[in-house]
Amino acid sequence: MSDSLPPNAESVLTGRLRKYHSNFYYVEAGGVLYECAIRGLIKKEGGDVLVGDFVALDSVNPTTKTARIQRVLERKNAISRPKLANVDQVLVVYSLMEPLFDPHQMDRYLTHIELAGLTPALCISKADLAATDADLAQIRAVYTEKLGYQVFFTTVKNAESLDAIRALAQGKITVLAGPSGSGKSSLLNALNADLQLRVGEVSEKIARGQHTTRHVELLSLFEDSPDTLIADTPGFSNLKFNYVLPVQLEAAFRDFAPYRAQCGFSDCLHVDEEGCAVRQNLEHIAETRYRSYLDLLAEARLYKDEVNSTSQKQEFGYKQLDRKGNDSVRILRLKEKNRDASRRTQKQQVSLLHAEADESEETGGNGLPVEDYPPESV
Ligand SMILES: Nc1nc2c(ncn2[C@@H]2O[C@H](COP(=O)(O)OP(=O)(O)O)[C@@H](O)[C@H]2O)c(=O)[nH]1
Ligand SMILES: [Mg+2]
Ligand SMILES: [Zn+2]
Repeated sequence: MSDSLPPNAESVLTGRLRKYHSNFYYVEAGGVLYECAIRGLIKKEGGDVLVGDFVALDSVNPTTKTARIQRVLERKNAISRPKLANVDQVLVVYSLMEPLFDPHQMDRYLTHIELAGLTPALCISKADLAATDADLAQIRAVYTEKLGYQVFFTTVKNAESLDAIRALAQGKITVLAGPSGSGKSSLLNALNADLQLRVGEVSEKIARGQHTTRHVELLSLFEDSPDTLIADTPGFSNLKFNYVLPVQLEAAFRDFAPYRAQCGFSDCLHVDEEGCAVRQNLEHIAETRYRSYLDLLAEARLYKDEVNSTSQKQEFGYKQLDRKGNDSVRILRLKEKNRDASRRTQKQQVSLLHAEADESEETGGNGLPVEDYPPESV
């Protein structure tokens, strides 16, 4: 295929990329799914087409339902896991039981989503399983009243409980997040029985173990609403905070915002600083939230250490060129030793700050291995 546009090839259609499979791009335009190749120049220019992108098509053939992506239209945002463009919202699906609701895990999801500049909503699933009114009230008190998020209690056993999710999804691109087994696939099936997604399987885990590219597809939730789309691949499954600096973290804690301006220091991290208004107002902030903050702050500090030591290493590596010999190597080793020591101290300090240390760091708490993959927004 030629890279230059044929003289009279006009883009006759615009559509949305719904999935990528075996080198073909599947673009929905005017209710038809076109199997598309891509104009070579897009890749040559370093461009990328993401599922969710609006694209202009040329060489449209309505009979064979084939076309060519001529260019990618401007996107409003993009996330890296799954790779998706133009995301409107993230719905965190977390069950009340099986697996048991864990506010710290929930906060990890919410923080990643906020840091990516997206809006989270909460779907508390399996509401049919025994939970006390007090449990429900507690969740409402923290996430609705203090944080102002939309919180929906759902069960696939009661169709009415899903109405609010239908309304939320309407006309938007929604990404699901949440631990394996929380009922994401079941929820989608209950919203649209035609989807027939597999339930109760750990397919995500297997896919990751094999390092396969995770298949991303935007599913149409309602037949009569082409703009209501939902990603089948759960987003934000990496729960590590190895991309955010300590000072950047509080941006995700909207419950700190009312007090933050009164902190004595502009770079206050709300731990032990003098005149910290956040700490002075802890009775207005949910205990679980502040503890989640401290956990994440500890990880952000490790990341900061990492960044610092990497830049030091580079410095030493450079010096090694003109110094040569064992000396510089020894200095490097010493540096690493120091770094490990300072890490340990930080960990100890942080665990002193809260009664229960989070022992689930390595697995992200949901049994899934954690990978180095920041959910960056572009
Ligand atoms: N009791 C109850 N079980 C549910 C509900 N939704 C899902 N489940 C069960 O939870 C398990 C995991 O569901 P699945 O949809 O595969 O979770 P996913 O890993 O998040 O996609 C399955 O055994 C489902 O039958 C619900 O509303 N109530
Ligand atoms: Mg699933
Ligand atoms: Zn403070």
